[in-house]
Amino acid sequence: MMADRPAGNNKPALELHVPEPRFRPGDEADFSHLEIPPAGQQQRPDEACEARETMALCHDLIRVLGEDDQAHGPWDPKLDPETLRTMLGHMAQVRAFDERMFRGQRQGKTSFYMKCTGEEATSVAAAMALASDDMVFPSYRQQGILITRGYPMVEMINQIYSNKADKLKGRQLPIMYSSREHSFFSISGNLATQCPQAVGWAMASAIKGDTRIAASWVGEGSTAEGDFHSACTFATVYNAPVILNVINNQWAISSFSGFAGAERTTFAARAVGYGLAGLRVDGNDALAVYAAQRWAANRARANAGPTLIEYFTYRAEGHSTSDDPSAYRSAQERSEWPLGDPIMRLKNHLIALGEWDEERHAAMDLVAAERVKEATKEAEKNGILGHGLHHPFRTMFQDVYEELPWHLEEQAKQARREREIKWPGVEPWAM
Ligand SMILES: Cc1ncc(C[n+]2csc(CCOP(=O)(O)OP(=O)(O)O)c2C)c(N)n1
Repeated sequence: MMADRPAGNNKPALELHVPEPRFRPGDEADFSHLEIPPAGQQQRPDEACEARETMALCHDLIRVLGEDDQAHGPWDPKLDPETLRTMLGHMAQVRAFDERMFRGQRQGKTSFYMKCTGEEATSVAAAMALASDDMVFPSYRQQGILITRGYPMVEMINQIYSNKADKLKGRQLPIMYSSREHSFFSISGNLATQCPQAVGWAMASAIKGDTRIAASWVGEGSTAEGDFHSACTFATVYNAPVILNVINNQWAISSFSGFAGAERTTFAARAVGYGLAGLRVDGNDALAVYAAQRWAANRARANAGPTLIEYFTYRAEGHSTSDDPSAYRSAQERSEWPLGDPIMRLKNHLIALGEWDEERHAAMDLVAAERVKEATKEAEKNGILGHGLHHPFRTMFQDVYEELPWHLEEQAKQARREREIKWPGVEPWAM
């Protein structure tokens, strides 16, 4: 016996729901539908709690900085003013870096750049809550980690220009950095691959009996990839010492977060289904970001389990220099975004504490811009896009095989012959 389909014509035909963003170009943006709880109201469970005890926090929003610019509640990390100023300084440095690199792309010095405007706290404050040698597996919008860890800006720019000093020899897309010395895993353009890699690295760290943990960052759009779900499964099965950060900046290029499932539930809530601890955090509140990352780091270090953290934020600028967001979203979204600007919020907090003022802030911005300018000048000596100062062509055949296979040997020879015909007398560094 099997059930019958309902008879008659008065039953609705099955239909699919196709997500549609609330606002398109020309629309007024109104975010009043978002539930933004007051700062300080969220419980802070013990770091070693059962994963299911975080269920409510997966649907809430952990916030510390209130409308009054003061820190509130049990998640206040109680950082001293010097640390807060350092945090502010790193965020301002990231923004200054982004501004100049964006302009550099428009001036033709590089082919590509990606800003993280409005998301600075999600990398800077998170990186500050980790140990400097905890292994990070970032996406392409976490330049804040490198700035926080003191990676030289001139090296970042050499990579962006793919010039002769680029440590990655022009083999990576601009901004896809890598630094073993800074425990910063090579960025991959293949979205979400960093998630299982972080879990695997964390498992290896535990197998070795080490104390270093791993953390990955992924965009909310990329959580729709299978790799993210494999990472969650492995993390929970082996209780890996890992933090899976999801940056929900509302947009995945021109696809809004609804296409990754945001209309149904939160990204943090994915955690509970897997048996991971989950936290949903105001990503524009640097103190909340720090506190959440610290909670998860302590939990991982104590073998109490992995954590998935959703940072609720907004991608204030285009996806990359190749994108024009005015083609698909309301221009008002940025100014109407209810969680404000992470740099302004931390700045106002420091001012409210009597530990900062407008003059010092303006001076700090000037210094940040000057540092980038100096680093840019230094990097330009090593070449910019199209000026020929790049790694020798022959290096494209190196470092992959211990012994070059015959067909690549032939291609290398052919490339050399063509160069001699096309560019006779070219400097040897370009060979
Ligand atoms: C596996 C894979 N699919 C698609 C792309 C193309 N792509 C690059 S970035 C991007 C959007 C990702 O959005 P999200 O994960 O939300 O991160 P965000 O850019 O917002 O930081 C897409 C679709 C890719 N690089 N890799």
